Amino acid sequence: MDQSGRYADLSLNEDELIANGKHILVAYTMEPADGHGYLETAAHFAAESSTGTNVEVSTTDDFTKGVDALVYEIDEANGIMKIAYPNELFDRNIIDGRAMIVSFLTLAIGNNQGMGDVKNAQMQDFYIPPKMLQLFDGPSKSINDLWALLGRDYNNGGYIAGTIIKPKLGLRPEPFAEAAYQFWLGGDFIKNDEPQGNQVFAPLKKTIPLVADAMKRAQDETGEAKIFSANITADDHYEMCARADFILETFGEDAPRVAFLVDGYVGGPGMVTTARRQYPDQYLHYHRAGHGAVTSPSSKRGYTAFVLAKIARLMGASGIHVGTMGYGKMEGSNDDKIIAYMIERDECQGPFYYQKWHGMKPTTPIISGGMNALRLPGFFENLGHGNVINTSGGGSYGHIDSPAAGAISLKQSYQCYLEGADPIEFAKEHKEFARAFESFPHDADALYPGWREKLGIHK
Ligand code: CAP
Ligand code: MG
Repeated sequence: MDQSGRYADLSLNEDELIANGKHILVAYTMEPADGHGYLETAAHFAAESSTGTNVEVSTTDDFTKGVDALVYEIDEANGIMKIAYPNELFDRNIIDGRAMIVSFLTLAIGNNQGMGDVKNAQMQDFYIPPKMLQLFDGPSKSINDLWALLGRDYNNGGYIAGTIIKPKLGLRPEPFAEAAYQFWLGGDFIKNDEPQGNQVFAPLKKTIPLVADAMKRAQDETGEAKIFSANITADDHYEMCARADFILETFGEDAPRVAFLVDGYVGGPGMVTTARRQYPDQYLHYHRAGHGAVTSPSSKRGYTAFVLAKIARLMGASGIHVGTMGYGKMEGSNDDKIIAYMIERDECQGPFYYQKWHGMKPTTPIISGGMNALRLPGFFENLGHGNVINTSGGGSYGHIDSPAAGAISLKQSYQCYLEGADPIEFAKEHKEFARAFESFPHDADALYPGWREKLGIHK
């Protein structure tokens, strides 16, 4: 049934829709299934994503039609459709009247992902009008708060050198805490790896006290503040809170320097919001493990990593992993820097929409995945700054001298970037950075050909 007569209005003007502020606008790539027309399929997509189904129903009245989602633009040649969703469609909390991401997802990227007449559709961008923006929590803490905790300038504290406790799993409490201590002797920030929690060989209630002690000893030894991003991911709300409460109580006076890590993609908006609302004083670290199932460039469904990052800022993530923009081990390209710009700035042009955040706190780009001191200078050049959290697991624990040397090499890579120095020349004056070349020779060969001769290092 062709529903374009009701669910499409190509006379609508996007600038006017934005000026009126009464709609969330969404841009999708979409391919109809064979035998289905483009506008017809887009209209059915809009129907199923708002007030309709695949047939007319007798219970529809004029009010219903007034909140129809409407296809307002199609570019069939490039497989693009844009849909305007009236603000009224989106569910509001009964406890405080605020909006919720789960409602945005269940409408804008819900049943429409499995319809027989849609071969595939993927959300590429969305625009949130001010009236709706105000209804999302947004971050309670930002990188500025971490800079302050680290004793740096609140507005310009620079690069945060971090790691992930590696191996990903398999360390018992004592070696786990020792790994943390060794990194903290040189670095700023440690996170649990995304699956680390309360494994039977590393009970959280045994591991966390040892990590808290390691933080204290490293702070005493270095005279520097340290941060731990503790994983509180769990299916059950009360389990999450039990973990969070135990961690804060155990860290005691150091609790302000505990961030909470949530595996936000697999856990979903409910879990992220539990952490955001129950623990607003902690930096909320959104790990996106699993996102590649829908955001991979090879995917034509779901939504992009750019969309995920915008959603995470609305939910209140203080920081989210944004990939390594072609410099690390995960999928990505230099152009992914737009993801960082969209979540760290107060306004930014996305792939389809210019989004103003109207003062919503920024979400920190977190850079992780195969990174090390050799790969970072190019990364900083591409991004244009280093005001990020970088977590280099292999890049720290794979440094041939020590995890602390790995951490120092990361900080030195930032210094090399800030000075605009040639990394080879810089290495001649900075031992830990130089030893990163010998630690990661394959990267060194690829990034800095002839490095051995230039640094006087023989196999
Ligand atoms: C990186 C990492 C991160 C992924 C996440 C890992 O470890 O801890 O979880 O990078 O990817 O488990 O692989 P390494 P993204 O530093 O040792 O590579 O940040 O793209 O979501
Ligand atoms: Mg990990």
